[in-house]
Amino acid sequence: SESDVGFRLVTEQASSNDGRRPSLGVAMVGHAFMGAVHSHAWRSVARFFDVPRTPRMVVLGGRDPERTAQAAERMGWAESATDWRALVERDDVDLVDICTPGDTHAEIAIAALEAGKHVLCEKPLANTVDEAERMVEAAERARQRGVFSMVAFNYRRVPALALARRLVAEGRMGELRHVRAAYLQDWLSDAESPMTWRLRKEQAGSGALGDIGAHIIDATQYVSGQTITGVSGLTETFVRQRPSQGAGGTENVTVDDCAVFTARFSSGAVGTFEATRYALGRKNALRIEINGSRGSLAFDLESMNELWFHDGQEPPETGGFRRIVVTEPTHPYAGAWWPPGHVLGYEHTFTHEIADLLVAIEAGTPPEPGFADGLRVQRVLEAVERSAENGSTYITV
Ligand code: SOE
Repeated sequence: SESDVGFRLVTEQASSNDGRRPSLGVAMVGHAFMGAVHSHAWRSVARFFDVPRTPRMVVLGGRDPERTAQAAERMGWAESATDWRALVERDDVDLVDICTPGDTHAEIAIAALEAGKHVLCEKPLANTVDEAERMVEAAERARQRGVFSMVAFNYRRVPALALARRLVAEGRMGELRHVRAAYLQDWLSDAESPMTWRLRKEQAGSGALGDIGAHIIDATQYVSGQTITGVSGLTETFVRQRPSQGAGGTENVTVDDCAVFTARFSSGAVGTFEATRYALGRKNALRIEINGSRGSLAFDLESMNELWFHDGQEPPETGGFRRIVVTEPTHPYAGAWWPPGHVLGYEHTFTHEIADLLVAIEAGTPPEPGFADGLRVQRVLEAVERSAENGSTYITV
């Protein structure tokens, strides 16, 4: 698949083809963190990847007219609008990119799919399994009409994690036994740091669990090629009230601050997971270690251009974890960017995601991860929450 082989070095060719390629009109809803990084990807994708369609950044949607207009100007969108319903109906829009908090994903995605627009939706897919199921049904109906959808689990497009998946699929790990995953941040460690939408259940669905735990659920399933079949979980909220933003006073935190859980994978591997925003000193440490019968792999997003590999077939004298610098043209995606050895960053993963999305749409094949993958993650999230509420009982997913 495209994501496994990476792309040719296409910088010059991509720009010289620009005028001849058909375009794809894009509307984006939301312009905060995710809106900014998606905009960057829409701007750069056709300059580095030989994509079949050149994105046209038609319109940016947001609630506040002035702030949305400023964001559109800054991030390269031709127009701005405040009514997402009008935006998804526009004839010059072919794809809707949803970068809003989780409570609006289902409504916008379903309306866009029904209007015949392809959809890219931020993760987690929804705030509840019920919403995610409705989104999958809408996506399935749309797919029958050649309209596609993708959920933005961008870390699948970190070259080192795509390489890890390739090594597992090639049998270099043998039979998988342990999957160890953590997503550690520290931006909430200070109890005085103010309230945000990410700490309100009605907007975010859950806390660290859905925001960053969702990433390690998807990434471990992607790398291992297995699905999680059951979990036992524990959640905690360390700081239950935080200063309101601007207005004075305090507001209740209604989500988890951390979630830890154990899991079983479909082929019998066992997993341990930890998601927290209170790991002081850990900034964006998405870590995965896999131990199999033939080898082991280790990855840390804070050193995202490296993959550590221990080949268990080597004699003990020379064995040990080797650091692979994942910047060779033969590594997934790396060849589209700089000469070998020149590292990539967080933003590139979104460009890769959009490149794969454009290729899949043109080929008429469902992009991955699709909404069904998003629903699978949602079921795991819900099972962890239910397990935590029931004294950590084991729940089948
Ligand atoms: C987006 O992919 C995201 O999950 C954010 O929502 C998190 O807050 C971020 O830290 C990791 O990326």
